[in-house]
Amino acid sequence: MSEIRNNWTLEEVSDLFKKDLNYLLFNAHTLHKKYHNENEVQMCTLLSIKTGGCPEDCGYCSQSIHSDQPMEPTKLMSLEEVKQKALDAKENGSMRFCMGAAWRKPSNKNLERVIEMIKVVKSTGLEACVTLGMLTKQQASMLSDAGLDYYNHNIDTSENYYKEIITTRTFQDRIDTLDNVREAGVKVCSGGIIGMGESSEDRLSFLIALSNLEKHPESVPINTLVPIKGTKLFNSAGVDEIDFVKIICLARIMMPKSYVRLSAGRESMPKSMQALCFFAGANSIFYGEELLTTPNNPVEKDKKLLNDLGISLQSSN
Ligand code: SAM
Ligand code: DTB
Ligand code: SF4
Repeated sequence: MSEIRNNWTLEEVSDLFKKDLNYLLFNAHTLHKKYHNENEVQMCTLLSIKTGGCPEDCGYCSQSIHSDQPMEPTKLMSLEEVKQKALDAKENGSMRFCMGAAWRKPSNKNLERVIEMIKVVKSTGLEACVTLGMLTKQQASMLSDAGLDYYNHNIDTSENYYKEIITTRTFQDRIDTLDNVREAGVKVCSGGIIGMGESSEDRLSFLIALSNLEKHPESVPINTLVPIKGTKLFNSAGVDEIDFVKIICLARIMMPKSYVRLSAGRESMPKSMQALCFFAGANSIFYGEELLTTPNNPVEKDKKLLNDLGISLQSSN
């Protein structure tokens, strides 16, 4: 049977998840070595270009106006500031620059400004990624024409659990935007969050939804919930460490060629757990002191971690 599949069933994935950790680590790592250099990790730097004031009600997000402690909204960042941040990221060894905006969907006027930002980022030699909310087909083509490399749009969880987390849009809305991005020829970055009180079956259905897309996302960010005061999910159940490592194993087994990103929440993971995740197939991280509104690992700490593990940065060319 081919290793690159899009016909995974809940039954077989549940059977896989029940296997012992060593079985999963061995199988995931074998596929990882086949399709990737197991000692290279990709670095992506995040920048929030427009923070807060978002009308969506995502239960995990501090930028939603529905949060009990909503953030003071900022204006869209200037082109000069974006350029400086991109140059800093490049200097630090990052290969991709990901810009996030707290919008339900971008207006065409704002999209024009983001397009200028994409061009500036590309001129530094970095890959460009943006995450701006829902897109029409036409907006996706405009981004493609601007030279955008990746569009991030997470499905977050299973279709079933989605309505417990977000009520202002549907799971299908997310899939529609992913289709528009794919059709426009922009690479897809899509993943989600573990630790929002979802069941084990929800976690597996979430991975199945990603891996049964016609084409796997080139990039799959797996976040663990960063609990933020004032958000609905502040007191969520979290995730057991071993279950999380098994999820990374499954992501690698189900999407062998994709980059699996150990994303938000890495700051609170011990070195040993991150090492297991890299063995299991994680090969991308967010690099830089800040995610969007919360702190990430300090750069020096990450440099030391990778050095201790004998892992090098994937170079941008
Ligand atoms: N507004 C755009 C959107 O929702 O697509 C872009 C920015 S949004 C913050 C990007 C992703 O970050 C979300 O889809 C979610 O998966 C992740 N995220 C947001 N807040 C998080 C948190 N507190 N913990 C973990 N991941 C989070
Ligand atoms: C993704 O999957 N994680 C990133 C990025 N895509 C845009 C965002 C993480 C945000 C974590 C919480 C915060 O800093 O606000
Ligand atoms: Fe808005 Fe994105 Fe936050 Fe949801 S995750 S509230 S869409 S910024």
